[in-house]
Amino acid sequence: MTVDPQEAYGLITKNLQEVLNPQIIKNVLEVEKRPLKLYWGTAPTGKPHCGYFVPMTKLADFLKAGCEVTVLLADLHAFLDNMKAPLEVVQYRAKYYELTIKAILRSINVPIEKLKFVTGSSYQLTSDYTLDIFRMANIVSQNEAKRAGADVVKQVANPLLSGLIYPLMQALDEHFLDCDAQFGGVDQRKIFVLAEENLQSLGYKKRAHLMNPMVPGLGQGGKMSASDPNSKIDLLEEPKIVKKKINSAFCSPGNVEENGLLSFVQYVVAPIQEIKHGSGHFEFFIDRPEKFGGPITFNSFEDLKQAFKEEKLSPPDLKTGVADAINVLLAPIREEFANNAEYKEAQEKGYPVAVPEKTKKAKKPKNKGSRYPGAAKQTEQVTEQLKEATLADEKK
Ligand code: STL
Repeated sequence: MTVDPQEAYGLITKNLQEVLNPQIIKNVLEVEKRPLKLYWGTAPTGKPHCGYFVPMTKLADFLKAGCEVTVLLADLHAFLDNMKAPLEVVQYRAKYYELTIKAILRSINVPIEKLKFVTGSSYQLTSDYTLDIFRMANIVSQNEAKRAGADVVKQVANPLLSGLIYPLMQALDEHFLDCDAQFGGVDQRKIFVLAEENLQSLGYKKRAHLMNPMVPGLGQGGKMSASDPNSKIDLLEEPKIVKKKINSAFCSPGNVEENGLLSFVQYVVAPIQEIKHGSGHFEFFIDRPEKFGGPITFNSFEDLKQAFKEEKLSPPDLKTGVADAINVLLAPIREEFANNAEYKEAQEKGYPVAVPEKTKKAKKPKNKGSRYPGAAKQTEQVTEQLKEATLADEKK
């Protein structure tokens, strides 16, 4: 290994919120003197959005530190989490995620030859793995499994059994992927603890856990929500839509606390510049109109934040800078998609566009009056539009 252990440890843990069992990592680097083996898992559910840049900057750090990094495309987890990905499409989504992750890393100049991709179903359907799920089911209580998944598995009114199996499998993945450490967002913490508490009872070793902070989205309260399309930006979003979404982001003058735009600069733009241009490099250009002071470049995130706090920089100008920065980041990904037939096929088959049920214009129903059989039932079924048409007819 070319990177010295202290430097490697520094890179591996840079910008993290929390590390569980750091001594496991230090022992590998300093005593065993070999590359750290770690994995990051992602479940191929909806399309990956701009938030994906955040774990990618950490994968870059791990690779730079000489680690052996595996990306787990957890296809069966995507299925087990309330069928967010149906089995028929999940393999295409896994491909879509793989190609997206590779495109992001390439776009920020990260060498990916050493990065390994593994699909969950390639080993999770073996008899060894199945038997281990059963062994684990005999040592973990229903309550523990339920609590472990609380921040990760979608919470619904009538929870399915799959939500209890999900955390057990994630713990077992650490053994089957033969890693020293697992990396994830701090939302994975309870599952990480479940793994630490139980793997040894199965005769497997305890792993270290590395956790990224959760990065706020663009909505008010910093939430990225599936139901609010403006709170998330797709990695293949058109530049105009990026502008539109950024313009609708919550951003109040002088408020640097609840500000998804500043968070994006801090957690995405700044680390990517360090990857591309070396540590300490920060350059954030805003094409500000002349009447508001003209174009301006900030050379540290703190300066940018301070200017916004003192209201020397207005929300519309910050939005211009962030939208332009996002478009610079997305351009190479969009280009890769446009030039890669496999990528396009993965999108078409992984995310088939639902054919709208009613493509025809709503037909006015014949006015049969309200005394024929089935009249009441039909009234329940018709759309608002049809109801209005019927009412209009009746008034005639
Ligand atoms: C998501 C979103 C996300 C992370 C994950 C899932 C993680 C899934 C996973 C599954 C199995 C593992 C490890 C991680 O072994 O940000 O929907």
